[in-house]
Amino acid sequence: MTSAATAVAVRAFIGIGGNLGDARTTVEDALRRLALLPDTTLSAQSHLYRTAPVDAGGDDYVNAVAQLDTTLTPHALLAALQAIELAHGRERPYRNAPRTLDLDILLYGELQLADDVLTLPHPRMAQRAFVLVPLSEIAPDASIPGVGATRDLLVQVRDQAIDLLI
Ligand code: A4P
Ligand code: MG
Repeated sequence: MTSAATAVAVRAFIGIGGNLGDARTTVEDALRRLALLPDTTLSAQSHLYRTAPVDAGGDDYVNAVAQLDTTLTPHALLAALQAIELAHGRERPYRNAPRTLDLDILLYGELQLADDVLTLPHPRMAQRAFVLVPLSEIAPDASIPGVGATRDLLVQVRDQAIDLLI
């Protein structure tokens, strides 16, 4: 008798951001597209937040975090996210340039890796209120492998401007 291997879903968190055009509509559309990814369930989504740019110029950002349960590999997930960015006309003229849509894999289970195209956990997430606040909203007990509990990091980013969008 043969048995088909059943892939176990991994819980991943995606940072969503944009500050060009109608960023709120873009982030809402990105959430809809994340829900349609193959082999993936959108299992939670944060509210949307208006945030001041960090290490970047331009207008305020709209940010959110999505929780996915997925059997996509991390690299397949990254490719799928980049396809959604492209569908929103994402261009990359320079690092941290204003962008219609940025989708980053923040966490992929407990995985830690760094190769030419992917670093996990996202290397800058621990310093950013626009990540930690929406992440804590949907996953208050989250922790960043190699760093620690997100709830302990919030105090360090309390000076970064972030407002709930309702
Ligand atoms: N890459 C490596 N690891 C990852 C990962 N975990 N998730 C690679 C996604 N991509 C990852 O990213 C460049 C390359 O990073 C990708 O091709 C992928 O192979 P990018 O999105 O094309 O370029 P970027 O914007 O210059 O980099 P990144 O990492 O998205 O920038 P940051 O550091 O995330 O900063 N302020 C506010 N308020 N809100 C924001 O959303 N975002 C940034 C972007 C700066 N300031 C901000 C916000
Ligand atoms: Mg990115």
